[in-house]
Amino acid sequence: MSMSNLQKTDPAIYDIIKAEEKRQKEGLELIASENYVSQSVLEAMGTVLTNKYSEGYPGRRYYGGNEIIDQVEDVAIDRAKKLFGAEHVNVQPLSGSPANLAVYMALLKPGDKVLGFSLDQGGHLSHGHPLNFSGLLYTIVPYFVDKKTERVDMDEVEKIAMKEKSKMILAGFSAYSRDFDWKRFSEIAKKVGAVSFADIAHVAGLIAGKQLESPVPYFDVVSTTTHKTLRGPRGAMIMCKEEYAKAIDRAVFPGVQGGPHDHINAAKAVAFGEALKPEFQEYAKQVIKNAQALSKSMQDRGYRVVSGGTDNHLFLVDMFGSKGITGKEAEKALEHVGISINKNMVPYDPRKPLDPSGIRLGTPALTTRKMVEMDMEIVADLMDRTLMVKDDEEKLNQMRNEVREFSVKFPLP
Ligand code: DSN
Repeated sequence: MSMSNLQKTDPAIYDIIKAEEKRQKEGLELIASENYVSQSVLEAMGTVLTNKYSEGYPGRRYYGGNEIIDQVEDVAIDRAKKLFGAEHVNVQPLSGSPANLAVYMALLKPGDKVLGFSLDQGGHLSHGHPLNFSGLLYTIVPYFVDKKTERVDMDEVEKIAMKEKSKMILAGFSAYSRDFDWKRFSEIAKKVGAVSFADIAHVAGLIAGKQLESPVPYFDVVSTTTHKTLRGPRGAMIMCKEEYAKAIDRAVFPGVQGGPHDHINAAKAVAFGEALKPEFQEYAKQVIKNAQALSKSMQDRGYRVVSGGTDNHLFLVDMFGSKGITGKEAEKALEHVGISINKNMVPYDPRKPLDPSGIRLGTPALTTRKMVEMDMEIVADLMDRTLMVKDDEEKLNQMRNEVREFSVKFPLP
């Protein structure tokens, strides 16, 4: 994208952006929640749409001059409905946590009980972290993975739900490699009279790409970010059954937000348009194949993968359990050579969140760069050899060169 004006008027920021572009080109991005958007998505974001205020919804705005903005939002809504088969869509949430805050506000009163996936086993901050609005304002009852299988045990979820009779059941995750049984979750919610809420932020692209089952037909409300596997701009949206539409819209605006970011909503529409194309299904399929190949390559090298594998785009490696290296040490060494990953708790982790036993690896970004299964073997080899020399600066610098040479063969979109 041309940045000739920025280069002239603000070379300091221009240089920072160029440096980040270089970092992205020369490194390997394995953070499961990250991806590279298309040039079209980037272009839509950098437009005059950012100049407009448009509180309200299409046809019902508080400021004048929104006849064009209405078209953008309508296209984004129509494409999202088509992509997920949703009855109602609100595309205004600025990001995942504000979207989830709006869902809580729409469906609950402060203090109400919510069943959510335990944070240290794969849940998300907005699913009940004690310092997050969710944990501060609501009574969170966690469900866990089974110690042996490291998978969510649905009979146990049902048992807890029956006992606790929570007002809402939240199904969703940010660090779990197995497919969720959406249907069973919604059946349990119905049985206990709870509203069902799915947060599909991590797997939305795999669902849109028809590789994983969708909760949309079963759940009352579904939220997702629009970046991650969906490969759109940073942002979010909420889908729901018609009966919750009014409450959700009111909670987003004026409940949680003021004016939507219309340039971002245009980019969401572009990304949804891309995801509706058959190529996106191929992309989603390859993301999963790559994650499975990478998980196998790591296991072949003696790393323990939580639950033994993956059904989606990510998996957790128990670094400390299998190699005696902490997640923090692994993250630091890999960062040194240009491989981005994040430290992560593993289920029933004996270590602390800031220096946990595990790391989380994901393949959405590498797959966008057109890597396939055989490339995952090379990625695993680069990671393994880096971790073996993690305390040797000179050898790490050599690994840095190898990572760079390999990465630049796969251009960014
Ligand atoms: N921070 C995101 C992730 O990495 O999973 C979730 O919001």
